[in-house]
Order: sequence, then C-alpha cells, then structure tokens
Amino acid sequence: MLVKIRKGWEIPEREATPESGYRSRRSIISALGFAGAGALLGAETSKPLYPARRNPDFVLDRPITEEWAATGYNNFYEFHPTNKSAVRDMVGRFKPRPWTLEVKGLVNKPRTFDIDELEKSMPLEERLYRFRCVEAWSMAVPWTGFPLAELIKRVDPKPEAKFLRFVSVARKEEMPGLKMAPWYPWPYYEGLRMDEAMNSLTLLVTGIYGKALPAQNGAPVRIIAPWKYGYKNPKSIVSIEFVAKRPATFWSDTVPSQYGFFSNVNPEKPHPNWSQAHEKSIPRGELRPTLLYNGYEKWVAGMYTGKEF
Ligand SMILES: Nc1nc2c(c(=O)[nH]1)N[C@H]1C(S)=C(S)[C@@H](COP(=O)(O)O)O[C@H]1N2
Ligand SMILES: [Mo]
Repeated sequence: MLVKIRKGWEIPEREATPESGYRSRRSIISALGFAGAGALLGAETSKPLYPARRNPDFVLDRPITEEWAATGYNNFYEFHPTNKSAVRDMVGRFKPRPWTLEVKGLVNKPRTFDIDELEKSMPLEERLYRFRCVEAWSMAVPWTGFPLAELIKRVDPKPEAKFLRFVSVARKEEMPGLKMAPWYPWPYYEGLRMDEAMNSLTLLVTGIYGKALPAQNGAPVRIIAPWKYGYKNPKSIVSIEFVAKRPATFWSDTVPSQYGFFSNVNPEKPHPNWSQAHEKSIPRGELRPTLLYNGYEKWVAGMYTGKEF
C-alpha cells in the first residue's frame, strides 16, 4: 500500500487560501468586541465593502445565475403582487437609506442599528448559495452578508427567547404593490426558530453580485436561509423581535392550507399547486431534481426530526 506522507511545505489547500487571513481578522474582531471592532474597521474606511471576500466553503453544483435574471425576476409583492418581471421597474421611489434595523424583545441588550454602521462593523463575506422558490423555480447567486448569529450574539438573547420574528418595511408612497393588493396583512412578516437563526448558513444579506442589494432583491437588508423556500427569506427588514412562542407568518395567516412554519425544501412533500420533485432554474428553465433541504442537509438535518413541514 502506498501512503502519501505530507512534506512540511505541503500545507492543505484550505489553509493556503486567503480564507485563513480572513478568519484571523475575524477572531481579532470578536475578541475586541463590538466597539473595538468598529474602531478597528474605522481605520480602514478607504476599503470598499463590495465586493467582499468569497467564502470558499460554499460551492455550487451548477452555474451562477446571470445577474440580469436574478435582479429582473422577483417576488416582492409590496412592489408588484403578481408580475415578477415588473418588480424591478416599480422600485424607483423606494428609499433604502437612511435605514435602521431595530432588534428587540427577549434580549438583554436591545439595540437599533443604523444599516451603514452595521455593514461596516460586521465581517462581510460573499457566499454562493442555491435559492429555491416554492413555485419551483430556482437560481444560484452570490450573496454578500454576515451570519445572523453574529448579530444575535451582540444583543444577548434571554433564555426564554425561542424564536425570531422579522418584519419588512411597508411604505405606501414608495411601494406601489401595497395599494394594488390592500387585502394582504402588511407589513410582510416571517420567523425562524432560534437554532435555525443561529445556524451558520443563515445570513443577514446586504449585497448580491458583489454590490449592495438592489431594491428588488430586498435592499438594504434581508434574511437568507437557503434550505427553506424563498418566502422564508424576508426582504427590506426593519425589525427583528425575539419571542417565546412560534410566531405567525404572513403566509401562514394568508393561506393556512399551505406549508407550515418550517417550510424546508423537500422533494417528497408536494405543495397543493406544485409538485416539488423538480425545479426549473431561471432564466432558461433547465430541469433538475429537487434536493432535500435544497442540498444543505449536511448543515441543517441535525436540527430536525423529519416531521417539521
Ligand atoms: N417583504 C417581502 N419579502 C419577500 C417576498 C415579498 O413579497 N415581500 N417574497 C418572498 C419570496 S416568495 C421569494 S421567492 C423571495 C425572492 O427573493 P429574490 O427576489 O431576491 O429572488 O423573496 C421573499 N421575501
Ligand atoms: Mo417564493
């Protein structure tokens, strides 16, 4: 048997990537705590936030979706409730700045973050994730953001906090869909269980394709949990509340007959309107079999018994 003995200079590929530099900067930052991190990064203000360094741990099994497709075919009902291709043309009045994100509820350190300060003080990274809408279309895009867990640590949740409730913005003068579809229970609201929110995959996203998020993709800040159907990823959020009980969601209140709170991607649980066995990638509609948890089983399966839907 031939055993390959590694020479001293043959370091494993992972350690040789710029990622190791990134990690050490990040651990310095967390050691300093929030105020220290702000001061440290303040010294680097000349460095642009985008594009952020790509995290090599997340690889795709398919090509990246063209930017024009991912930014031109959007579910964002507040702008247009039925026409995904019209959304990007309806965002002209939207003001993503100034913007604050209020973090409140069952936490020891409630705080309202200014989005510019938050972006500068957090370790922004780029990740390539698959994305799967419940309507059976899919894409694969480079998101820029930081783990939601980083924000959660800063507000120090109380032990009673078991779920997070997210609320999107609703401004009638800036978002024409609100008047077109007044029967929905605006603002849009969603939720995650604490372990889902702390999962290393879950991001607070501020950018896409190496730039700040355009309005149609949820500027200036949204959630991305890539093992769940798209509607669990609220856009343009203004608050995160830590709560004890499982919160209701916009869709569970609107169409309770459909999927429940968890809404994990699962090829074996058909939706009343869509078999979930396959998905079609935008923009050309290539057909692929749906992967359990959208292919993120390794990261998330441990959180579930298999009975969540
Ligand atoms: N506030 C808000 N968030 C939302 C939605 C919405 O209509 N309003 N649509 C959801 C749905 S159904 C999907 S598929 C994704 C689409 O995200 P994308 O446009 O970045 O692809 O956003 C989700 N987040
Ligand atoms: Mo969706």
